[in-house]
Amino acid sequence: MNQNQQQFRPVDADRHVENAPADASGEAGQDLPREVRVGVIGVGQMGADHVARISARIKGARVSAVTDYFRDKAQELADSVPGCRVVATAEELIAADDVDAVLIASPGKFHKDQAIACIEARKPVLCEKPLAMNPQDAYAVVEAEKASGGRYVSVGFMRRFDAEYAELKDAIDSGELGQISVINCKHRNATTLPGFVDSMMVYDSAVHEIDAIHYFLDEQVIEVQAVLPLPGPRADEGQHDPMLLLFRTESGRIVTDELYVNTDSGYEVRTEVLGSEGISTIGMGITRVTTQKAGGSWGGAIPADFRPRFVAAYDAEVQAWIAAVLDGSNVAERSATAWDGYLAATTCEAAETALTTPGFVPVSVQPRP
Ligand code: ISE
Repeated sequence: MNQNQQQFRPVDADRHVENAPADASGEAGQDLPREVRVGVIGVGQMGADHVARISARIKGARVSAVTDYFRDKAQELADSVPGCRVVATAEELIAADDVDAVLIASPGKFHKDQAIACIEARKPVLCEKPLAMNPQDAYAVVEAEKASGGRYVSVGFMRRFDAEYAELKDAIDSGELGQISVINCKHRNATTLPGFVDSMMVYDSAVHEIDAIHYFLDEQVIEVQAVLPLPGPRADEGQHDPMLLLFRTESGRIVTDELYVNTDSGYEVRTEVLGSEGISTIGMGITRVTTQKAGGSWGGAIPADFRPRFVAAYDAEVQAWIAAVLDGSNVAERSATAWDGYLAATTCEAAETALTTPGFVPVSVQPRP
């Protein structure tokens, strides 16, 4: 049984933090801190969110350093966090003595070099997705980690820590749903920033469903097809929004991903698993639905974006990471690894090619080092 086949176990971060042995040592022999001093690279939307999360809700950790291209922004944030300082560059932050672990939330094109620098410094790193902008770069991270002889890299696919995802994963793994033939995914954003071109719909948005395929089914995607309907009225010039991606896995299952990133409505992520013994759907926001009998209608709140929808998943992901750093394993059991980040990159690359290529495009995966 490999990591992805293990049954869901609730994050038990408190236990890890309280039980972290004072004299524990990490895989590379370094002393483990009882409080993890986290350095955050990039304090845009996601990075600032993580700084706030670690400062307010995560046990066993504090933010000790931040860095950003926009130094004023980093300074403003650091001023609001006791004991946090601004450093000039990512390299300096990774090397800093007062940084035990690194959270990368910089733009994706910097992730590969920053993740490798963390590995070389023997510091655990939680890298926001994507791990890299192409499979070759993601593979370089996998190889660097292998060469280090340790485990350092977690990739921020936070949906793996979402309670509904975990329930669905359990239902699949336990056999309750029988044989799975098809999974239908829907990914809807209210709006995107100008310049969110088709390839970003793949690398930024669909990448979550791509990781979910590996997470739920524990098998690789072998080919991808894109089907491009009439663009919606709010699509940018040249953008194919909505977009439909079809994935075929090694065993012949089909996963559909319907992306619509300018709905002008709210954030919705749904997954429907078609099994021989049951059809299971998550992401309906069922807990929020209210019925209005008098009006003969029903409805509920739709979160505005992914932050409120996945806030608990982000919290659980970061808490599990900190617990893993404290107990010396560095990568939480349920977290996406560098290899998962590489697999996602291979499928994204094929999906990008599929946008301009008729039919299915094969996914090429190198052997695992
Ligand atoms: C964004 O980067 C995310 O990660 C969100 O989860 C996704 O829904 C959105 O489309 C992306 O741009």
